Amino acid sequence: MALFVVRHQHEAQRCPAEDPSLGATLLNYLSRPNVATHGVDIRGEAVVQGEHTMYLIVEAEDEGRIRGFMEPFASAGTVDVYPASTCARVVANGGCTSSLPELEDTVPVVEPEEACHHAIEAGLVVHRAHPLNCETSIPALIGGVVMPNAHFYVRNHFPIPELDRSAWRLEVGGLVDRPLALTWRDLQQMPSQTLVVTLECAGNGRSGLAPRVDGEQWELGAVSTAEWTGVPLVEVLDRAGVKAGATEVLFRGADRGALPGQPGTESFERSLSVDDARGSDALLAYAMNGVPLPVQHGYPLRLIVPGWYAVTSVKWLTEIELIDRAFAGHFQTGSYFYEWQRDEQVVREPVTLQRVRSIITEPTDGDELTAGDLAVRGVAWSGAAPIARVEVSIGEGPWREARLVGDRHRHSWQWWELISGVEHSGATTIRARATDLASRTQPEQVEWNRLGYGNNAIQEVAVQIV
Ligand SMILES: Nc1nc2c(c(=O)[nH]1)N[C@H]1C(S)=C(S)[C@@H](COP(=O)(O)O)O[C@H]1N2
Ligand SMILES: [Mo]
Repeated sequence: MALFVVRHQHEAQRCPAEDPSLGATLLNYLSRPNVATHGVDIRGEAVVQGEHTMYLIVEAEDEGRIRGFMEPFASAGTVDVYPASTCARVVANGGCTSSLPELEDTVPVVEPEEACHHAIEAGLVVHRAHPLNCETSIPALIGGVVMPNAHFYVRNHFPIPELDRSAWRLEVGGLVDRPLALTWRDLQQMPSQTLVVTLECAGNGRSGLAPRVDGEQWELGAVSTAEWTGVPLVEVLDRAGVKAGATEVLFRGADRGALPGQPGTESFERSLSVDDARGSDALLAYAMNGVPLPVQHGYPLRLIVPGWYAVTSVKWLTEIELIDRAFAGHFQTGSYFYEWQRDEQVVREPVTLQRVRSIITEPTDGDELTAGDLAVRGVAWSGAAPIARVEVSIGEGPWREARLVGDRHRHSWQWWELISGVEHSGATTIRARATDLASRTQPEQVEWNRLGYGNNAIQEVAVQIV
């Protein structure tokens, strides 16, 4: 079906709506059952008041059907039919006049417009329509520990591959004793584990850096938590038998695309050292919050590496390869590292564990609150260790310890709250600072780094007390 905008105009002295019986005929003609007999679907209709002009947004196989349907209108005035698209499609294609270059057709991909529509409907904040990148809206964080799947942030580098689970295999090869090609069913029959894990994009909070850094301008919603179910990575490594010389485990996703300034296309790939792969509670997850992984989150299988920035949690996983070299692919060494300029020297360090951070979910920026009891709530997490404490400061007031509430999971964010009183009215700021059991605490400001990762500076929420 294609989308069209239709315009009908008639002369003021021939307005059919003025005649009660002609008007009724018109309404019946526009009724759902009648419209359907013409192979047309009306998505919206409106008349511009006083202008004798009607607009319809319609779907139909082709323009011919619309012309047929509009015949009575054509004899009463004029009819114009315009091929149209949704905003999501136009943005996903790069503008009103451009169309994206066709992708190499090796993997079928999800229609960008459709993926984008779902995200918008779920209330996600879209940063880029194609490939789809969107963050969780902070107020949506209020509630339980896990984020409903539709509200979970999405970070993609390439179009979303649409994989057929029955044809899909997880290949395990390279330096192993027994190369494997596991089916979905094979994985279902292996020992399973369920973990509540917080994923955070290393670029979360990037928009807070000054000077501005290129890349997705994430606010604080490139983080979410889910309950993941799957097979522990060690089970699969042991079944394949890792050879003595192997040093790294390489994970390959089915998504691919062009990289700036490079010919051809590349897959999304990341590696972990064999020790990290074994020691990190990593999971090969096939379910998210109790249902099969949604397509945008890696269906049918993704890696989940608890505590690490989520770039390493490869989605749409199709291959695991044991290698005896330091993997140097684009997403390993061409991005996702901290880079600082220190004493005339460029210092680089890979992005690994999530830095300690807290987010204030309540109140939100710009809220008007009445003096009296004030509840400040939020979540806090750290990749290195569980949260030890969260402190809150209101106005210029001292840091006061919040109460940690709810379940505590090793790899998940932790809810906290502080109920206190505010008497003075006017503009006030609220700040929250988390510290983990490894004594890491949030800084007032992070050291600026060229690619804008790991901005865990203390968040400030500005409110009005009335
Ligand atoms: N195959 C593949 N895996 C991927 C990515 C990707 O683009 N392709 N993005 C990574 C990054 S940077 C992040 S932050 C997380 C986002 O996971 P989500 O979209 O499920 O929130 O997936 C990671 N895994
Ligand atoms: Mo990310």
